[in-house]
Amino acid sequence: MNGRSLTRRRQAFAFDVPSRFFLQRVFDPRRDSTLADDVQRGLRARRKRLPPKHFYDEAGSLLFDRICELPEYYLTRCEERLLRASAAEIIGVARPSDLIELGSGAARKTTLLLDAAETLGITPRYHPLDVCEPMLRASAESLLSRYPWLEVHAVVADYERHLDALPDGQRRLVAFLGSTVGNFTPKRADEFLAEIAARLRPGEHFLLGADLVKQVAVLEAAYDDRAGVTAEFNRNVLKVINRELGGDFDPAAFDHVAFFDRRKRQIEMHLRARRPQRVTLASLGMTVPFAAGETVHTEVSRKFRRQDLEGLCRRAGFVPRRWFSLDEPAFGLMLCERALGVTRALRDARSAPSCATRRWRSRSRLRSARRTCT
Ligand code: SAH
Ligand code: AVI
Repeated sequence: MNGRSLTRRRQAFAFDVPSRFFLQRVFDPRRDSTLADDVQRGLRARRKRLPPKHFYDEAGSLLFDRICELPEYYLTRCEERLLRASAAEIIGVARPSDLIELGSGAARKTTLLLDAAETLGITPRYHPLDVCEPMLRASAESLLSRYPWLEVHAVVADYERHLDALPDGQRRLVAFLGSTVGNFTPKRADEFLAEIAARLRPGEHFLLGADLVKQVAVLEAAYDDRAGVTAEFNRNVLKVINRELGGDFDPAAFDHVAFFDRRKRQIEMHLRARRPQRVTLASLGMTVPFAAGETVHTEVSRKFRRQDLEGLCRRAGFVPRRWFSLDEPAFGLMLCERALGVTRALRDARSAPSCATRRWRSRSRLRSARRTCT
C-alpha cells in the first residue's frame, strides 16, 4: 500500500465503484467498538492489558503492511512462498464458489489463490472480512482491477463478535492467514475455530496459515525490528485511545518490549512505562496511574507445531486434508474439510452464541444498565 493514505485511495475509488463491489457494514467501528469496554477493563486490571484488534485503525493497518516488508518479519514471505507452491492444490481440492478471508488486511497473498482459481477455470466470489474499512476498500480496488471476472463482497465486521455474518455460498473456502490465529489465547482459538466449523457445511473447507516454533533469536527479531516499525505499531494503540477516548497518552513515554516465552510458545508484546505517570481518558472520566516500568500487555503471537494445529482443527470439527510447510524459517498451512459428523465442539458452538459474543452481550447489558443508572 506504499504508505499512501487509504482514505485518499477510497475517495478516488468512490468515483468508479464498479458493480462488482459490494460492502456490508455489520458494525460501525465508531459506534459499536469494544474499545471503551476493553480499555476500562484492561487498564483497571492488576496486570494491564489491551486486546490487539485495536492496533488496526487506518494508520495501524498501514504500519502492519510495512511490517510485512521488513527483513526480520519472515511470516508474510514464508506464507507467500508456501501459497505459491500450493495454491493450485488448495483450490483444486476446495473448488470454492466463495472465498472468504477473515482479517484480510491488504489481501497481499489472496492473489495467489485467485490466480490458481483462474488457471483452473474457477471464478469464486471474494468476501474479505476485516475491522478496517479503508483497508477493505483499498484491497478490493486492487483485486477488482486485476481480475475482470471477480466480484468482491466486503464485510466490515469484528470476527470475534460477528461470525454470524459469515457470508453464505454454495461451496465456501474460509481462509485465515498470516498466523492471526496466534493472536488468540488457546481457549479463544478453540472457540473461534469451532464457531467457524459450526457455520460451514460438511465438505466446505478451511485454510489456516500459522507460524511454527523456531529459534528464539529469529522469533524475537521479527517482533523487534531494527527500523522500529513494530515498536511504532505497538504504540499505535495508545494513539487510537487518545483519538477515540480523549486520552492524553504520551506514546514516547512507553518502550516497546517483545520476547518469546518458551513455556507458552508465544511472543508477547508489551508497552512499558518509562517513568511514573498518570493518563487521563476524558471520554471515560478515568485516570490511569502507571508506575515506572509497569507494562501493558498488548499482544500474544503464539507459535505452533504441526500437531498443535492438527489438534486445534480436529477439536473444532474439521478434518485436516493437506499440510504444506517450509522448514527455514518454519511456517505451515493446513487445509481442512468440515467434518461430516457433529462433534461436541460443533454442538456447543451451535447451541450457544460464542463466548466472545456472550461476553460482549453481557458487557453491553452492563453498559446500558450503567448508562440508565447515571
Ligand atoms: N491476513 C493478512 C493480515 C493480517 S493482520 C495477512 O496475512 O497479511 C491482521 C488483520 O486482521 C488486520 O487486517 C486487522 O484489521 C484484522 N483484524 C484484527 N482483529 C480483527 C477482528 N477482531 N475482526 C476483524 N478483523 C480483525
Ligand atoms: C496479525 N498478526 C498475525 C501479527 C503477528 O505476527 O502476530 C501482528 C504483529 N504483531 C507484531 N508484528 C506483527
